[in-house]
Amino acid sequence: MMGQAYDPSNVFARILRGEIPAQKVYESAYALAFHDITPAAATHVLVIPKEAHVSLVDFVANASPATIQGFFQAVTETARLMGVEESGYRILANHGPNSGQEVPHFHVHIVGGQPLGPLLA
Ligand code: DGP
Repeated sequence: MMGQAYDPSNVFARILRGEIPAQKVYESAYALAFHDITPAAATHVLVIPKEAHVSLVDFVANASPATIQGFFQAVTETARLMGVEESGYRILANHGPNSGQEVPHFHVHIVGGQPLGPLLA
């Protein structure tokens, strides 16, 4: 099934190109991590692949195994750097209309730094 076409003018593509600033936390060959502009928890960081993929489904369908592994290693490394590995954290990725995904470049939210409560509260 064809996914939504990638829009290279989306805000995360612009952050990757250095056209707009972001408060960076971690960067590797595969991923960039930066603070969410509207944090929903004491710790709220976004991790995005450097490759252009609209959503989780596109990423898993089209990225190489090495890229997928490198991306999720960046997620765990970012959580470690943010100091939430021991206290615990949640990762979340939105896909499709019901999710309310705002930015059409695949990203994982890392939230933590406080007790998080029920998932859909
Ligand atoms: P989602 O709903 O999963 O697409 O979440 C998109 C997140 O991106 C949302 O929590 C706010 C954040 N965001 C949107 N624009 C910017 C931006 O320009 N800079 C940063 N750092 N975060 C942004």
